[in-house]
Amino acid sequence: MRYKKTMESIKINVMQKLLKANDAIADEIRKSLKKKGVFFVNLMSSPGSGKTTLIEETARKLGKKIKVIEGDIQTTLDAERLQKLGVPAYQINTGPFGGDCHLEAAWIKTAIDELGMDDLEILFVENIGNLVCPAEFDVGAHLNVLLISVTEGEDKPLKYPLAFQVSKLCVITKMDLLPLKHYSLAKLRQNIKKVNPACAVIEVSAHDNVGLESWFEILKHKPGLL
Ligand SMILES: Nc1nc2c(ncn2[C@@H]2O[C@H](COP(=O)(O)OP(=O)(O)O)[C@@H](O)[C@H]2O)c(=O)[nH]1
Ligand SMILES: [Mg+2]
Repeated sequence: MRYKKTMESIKINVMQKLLKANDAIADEIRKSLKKKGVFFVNLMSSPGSGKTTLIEETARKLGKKIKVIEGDIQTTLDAERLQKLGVPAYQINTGPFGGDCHLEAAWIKTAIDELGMDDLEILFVENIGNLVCPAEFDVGAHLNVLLISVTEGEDKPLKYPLAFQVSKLCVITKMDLLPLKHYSLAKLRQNIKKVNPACAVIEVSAHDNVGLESWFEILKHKPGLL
């Protein structure tokens, strides 16, 4: 029992040190991008909520200079989607290194060095798809954004509160799929408010071009940078 307790406290200690080191690099990234005037946005969500699609529509319609760091366990599919649109994209795959389900600031720093940050207005990170681990690791973004599609259920803010709490903006995606049976948008909004009363919420459909203007306005306003 005592042995188990000691192992637990060693694990906690190591984790705390890791997170502290991560936070220091994240702060460095935030400051250096601010100096360059680059707005850094971290997109988090479950797999399939529409992160890549939203970046694609942003690249097509916003008219800003964009680069993207893509996080996935395997494949370069998302980076390829963006490169097809002429958007420089750097893919990080965690699969060969144990399959981590989040991105860390040190890896973002390497990706930033590879991509180059001159002549750039917005840097997106598309974090690895899940509502748990990405919330624990600061990547140095000026704005954390949580996407949740209308097919994921209203209860997710209550089940995965940290992801909603570290985000200043929540984007409800796939609004074109409403009305759904057994789903209440009002309930989802209530639950987001319960876990993070300060979180701004917008509703979009990337497919039907709904709500994208609100998204673009936020990107133009650069909250967290200016
Ligand atoms: N109906 C609908 N489907 C969408 C929308 N945005 C994305 N999708 C679809 O959802 C699936 C996953 O999208 P993707 O952008 O790859 O999600 P990601 O895993 O979060 O990057 C794809 O089949 C998209 O076409 C939307 O606004 N409406
Ligand atoms: Mg994607």
